[in-house]
Amino acid sequence: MLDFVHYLNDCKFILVSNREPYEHMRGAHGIEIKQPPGGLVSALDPTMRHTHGTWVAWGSGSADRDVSDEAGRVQVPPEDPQYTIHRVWLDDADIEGYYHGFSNRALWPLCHMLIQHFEFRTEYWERYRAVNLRFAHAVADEAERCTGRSMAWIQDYHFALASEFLRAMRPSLFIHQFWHIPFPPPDILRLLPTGTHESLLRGMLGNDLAEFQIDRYAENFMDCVEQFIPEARVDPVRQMITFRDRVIHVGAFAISIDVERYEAMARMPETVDRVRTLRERYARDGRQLGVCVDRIDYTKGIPERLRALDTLWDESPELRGRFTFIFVATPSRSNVPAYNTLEREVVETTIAVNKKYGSRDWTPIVLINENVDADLLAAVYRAGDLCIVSSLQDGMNLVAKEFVACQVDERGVLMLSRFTGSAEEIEGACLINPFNVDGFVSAIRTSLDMSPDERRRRMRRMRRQLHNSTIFDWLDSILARATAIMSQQHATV
Ligand code: GDG
Repeated sequence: MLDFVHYLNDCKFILVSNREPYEHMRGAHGIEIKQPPGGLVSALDPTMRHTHGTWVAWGSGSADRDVSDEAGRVQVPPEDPQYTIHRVWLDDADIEGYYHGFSNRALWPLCHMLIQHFEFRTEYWERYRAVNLRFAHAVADEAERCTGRSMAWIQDYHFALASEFLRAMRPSLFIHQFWHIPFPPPDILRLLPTGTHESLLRGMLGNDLAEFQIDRYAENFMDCVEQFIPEARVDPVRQMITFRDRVIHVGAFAISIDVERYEAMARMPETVDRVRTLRERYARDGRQLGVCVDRIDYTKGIPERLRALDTLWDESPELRGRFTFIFVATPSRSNVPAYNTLEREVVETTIAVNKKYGSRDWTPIVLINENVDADLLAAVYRAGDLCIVSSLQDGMNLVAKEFVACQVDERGVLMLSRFTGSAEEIEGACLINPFNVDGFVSAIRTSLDMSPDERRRRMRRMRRQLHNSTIFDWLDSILARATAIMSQQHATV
């Protein structure tokens, strides 16, 4: 792993995210600690341990208050305290308005340009503002606690307004923000009520550096600023914006995964056993196994994928019994009605497809409709001859990278929607347009027919590329850029 600590020499590191890295939960045997799965926590937890920084996050665990002090602070990891979590408390109305409301019902669909799901309520917006202000206070409080310099790094679309609030409280604090999802073009952003989209952009201009996954989202952001904030001057070539006598840098930094961790999981003896079992069951005698893993979310193109599979088995009866599909579909955001409807649709369509083409000894789609352990995912990825990622829009998409990392036998084909950030980075995938069902079906056929040599050649290329672009490289490039800007600012003061 790369060493990031040198970037943060004598500088206090304050990380801000909606989810916390450790949740204290009331369990049957007293207080239990839960660490949420996901790339961000596994990459940033070691960094926080080394830098002894502070992680500001929503205190969502049922026993979080019991173990935190009056300011909401607690030391973690519990067995060997190295850094602080500063918990921000949210009540039910905050969670409904800030999180389920403005974040997930307004910004999420808008940024993914799926405007049929866009829902704006004044109450959502007001709660979002109030919670962003509360987070800004928590960060300012942390910056206050140290005498030297501090750097605040804000994660994602839950906090579009926090940087501007924080800038007003601590003008010389270095603030940057990583936006994990797409950033929409002006014609989409302006669907927010007049005044709201301008406030959102001004909020983000509180940063010293605004980070996006790929250049296109960075360009969309600059186009929006150019169009809606007349007093800002945008230099798209140098990726700089001048606003209120400050310079805001803009950049693209593609997020990735802990490649070695996934590869190690794929090579574990238990995984090898699981892969053997899966292939004996589904991929014996030249049969093939397709896989995919998704949170059930309308951005992921799940109905489009099911429609393509239905059409494939309809038009190519010779593939019935010869091609099986394992679909890990993890329930998510069940408080938002659109997600419940989608989950029902996924289950019902799968049952219908299985009834239409299945037989006594063959089930076309094996649906795993629950959260599964990461090591089972690694086995599914390694066992696959084909992985389909069919997002309608996706900031990056880590499933594609996890599949490549776990393909240690280099037998699988990655079919990747060209509307993912990953598609602009990964070379060697078979690109698809999920809206074009005939093109999609024919791409599945081409992938199934691809020779072992061609598969190996493509997979090897993708694996080489992935090894040079891990989550640690992502972190390294962001911190290098942020600290370079920080020193430039000091030199010009
Ligand atoms: C956002 C952006 C961007 C899924 N089911 C299970 C499970 N997962 C894990 C996968 C993968 C992660 O969830 C999903 O990551 P994605 O990148 O595909 O998508 P989002 O959740 O929408 O993430 C996205 C990302 O942020 C990072 O910036 O790439 O564009 O939308 O890691 O493996 N993990 C386990 N069990 C499951 O059942 N353990």
